[in-house]
Amino acid sequence: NDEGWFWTWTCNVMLERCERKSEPTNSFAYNFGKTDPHQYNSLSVCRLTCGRYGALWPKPTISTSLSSQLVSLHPQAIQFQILNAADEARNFLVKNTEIFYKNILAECGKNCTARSDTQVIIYLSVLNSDLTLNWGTNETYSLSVDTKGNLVTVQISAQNVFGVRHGIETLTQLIASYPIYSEGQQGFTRSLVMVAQANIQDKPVYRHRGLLIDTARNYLSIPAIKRQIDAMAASKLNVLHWHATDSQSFPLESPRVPQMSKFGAYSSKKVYSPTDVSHLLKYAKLRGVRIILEIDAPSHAGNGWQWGKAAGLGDLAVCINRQPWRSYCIQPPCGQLNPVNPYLYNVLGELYRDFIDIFPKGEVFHMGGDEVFFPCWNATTEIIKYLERNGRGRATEDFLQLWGEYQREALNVYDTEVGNTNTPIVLWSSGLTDPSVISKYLSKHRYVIQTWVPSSDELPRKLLNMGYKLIISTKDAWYLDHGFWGTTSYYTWRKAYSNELLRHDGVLGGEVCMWGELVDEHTIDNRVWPRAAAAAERLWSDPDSGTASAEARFYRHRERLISRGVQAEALAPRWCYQNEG
Ligand code: CP6
Repeated sequence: NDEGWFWTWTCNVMLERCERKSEPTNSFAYNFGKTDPHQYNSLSVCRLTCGRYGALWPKPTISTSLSSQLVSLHPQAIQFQILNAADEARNFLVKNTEIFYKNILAECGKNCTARSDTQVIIYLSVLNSDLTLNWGTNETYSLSVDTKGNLVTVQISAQNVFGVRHGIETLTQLIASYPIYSEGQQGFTRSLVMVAQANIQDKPVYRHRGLLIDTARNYLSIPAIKRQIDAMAASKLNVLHWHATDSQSFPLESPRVPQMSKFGAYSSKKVYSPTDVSHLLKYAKLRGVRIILEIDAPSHAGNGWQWGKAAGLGDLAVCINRQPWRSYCIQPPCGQLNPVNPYLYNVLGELYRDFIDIFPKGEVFHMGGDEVFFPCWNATTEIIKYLERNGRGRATEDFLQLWGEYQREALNVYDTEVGNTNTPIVLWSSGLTDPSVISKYLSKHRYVIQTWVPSSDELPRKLLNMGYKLIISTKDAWYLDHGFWGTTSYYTWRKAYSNELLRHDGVLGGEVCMWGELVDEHTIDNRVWPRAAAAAERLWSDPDSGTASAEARFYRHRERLISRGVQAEALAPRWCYQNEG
């Protein structure tokens, strides 16, 4: 039983697979430099060919065969040949070959003394040059490595560049570095080896494999966001859900409504300009990651919206900073959009327009919709008067109706700006998505529901039966802001890994959520990683087996993230990792 320990780490690799060395520290590496690379495999944490899936994370789904033979490698003896790709697709692949070199050099480390006995040719081929990344993108790829004498031939082929990108990532994971000790000044250096024979066919089980980041509770710098994207690419996650705004701050610079970030950003520097956003979109796409933007509404909205009053538009949002906050919202500072102010919808339209200008045509938009707190609206004179004027009451159904009307109007404005009515909209599960309410206000053809109920809850099943499509963010396994260590409730990588989603066509996939109240750019890496990668294997491979058989590969993946500059947290005492000094 994986969870049987009080400790959140167990050294399965150590206890079940490996013999603890009996020589003094360093002697292993010292000996290794003089002997055959094979010896290295069985001793260290799944550096390359430890077990059926080698060092691959997530594990391939269709077929995997790896030899235990290795060949030594020098980055300068690797050559890429790109077949069939038209201009833009070719450019995409060229840039990915650069990322490949960067990653293997990082893996080799500072004192890289890679030797080359071999010439490596890597053929990349795509069937079409389409660069659309969405729920319909075919991410299947195949990869083969064949070594004959001094020539290594690698073939990566896929429907499109995103499949090939996955294949290149997998190839990177067939390469590892190892320490070499030489007498004299240099001491330890490292070199590279690659699996000599491989055949892999692979495709994801779920098409939506996401990570939520929250830039409203705490601002995240562009480099910090890019590091999350790098780690996602390493783990084959493909959606960055950008929870950009909340009641605490509004850091998005809107060209049409510049007041939003003027009033709502933490400072004039802690903003994302349209150029920043475009840059991130491009950076992510090149790594197979799409960005879905969320502007949370009508709740979780406050700072930024105050400008309306001074501008003569009345209250665009109500209850901002209102005390005692517990009476008006879930979390301070309060704030909820004012659905009875007609100007609100003009402003939303302008914000949506800005979104449409920057994001790819047809991209999914996330309208939030979580945790609307009726006591706020019910304590707002303007809203009470509106309800009275229209002969309506102030019961729960009345406020649900008001919320439903808000959502209908917001969608209407959105569709007017886009010019069509078929881009998917995502909403959080909420009172409005309750099975007894949802069909009144939200069409199953239009809305995808992101559920965040615990795994025991029946809601996902019920919504699926009603025909809704879902993204699943199981609160008791995939909320990364929750505790990671302890005796009663611990959100370990094992828990994230074991979170099975419902197998149903309507489940597009899932997301792990890094709510930002207690992280910022300085600490986000280790709160997210490598736990998000555990979820990534659940989403890509949906394994039948538990964490015990994944552990060695997972430790290795954590080391991989570290080598790429992601400050992933430690998974166990170093004792469990064996000989990697
Ligand atoms: N912020 C927003 C949050 C949460 C949600 N929305 C949240 C709620 C409960 C828990 C953790 C996070 N911080 N905007 C809910 C989707 Cl336990």
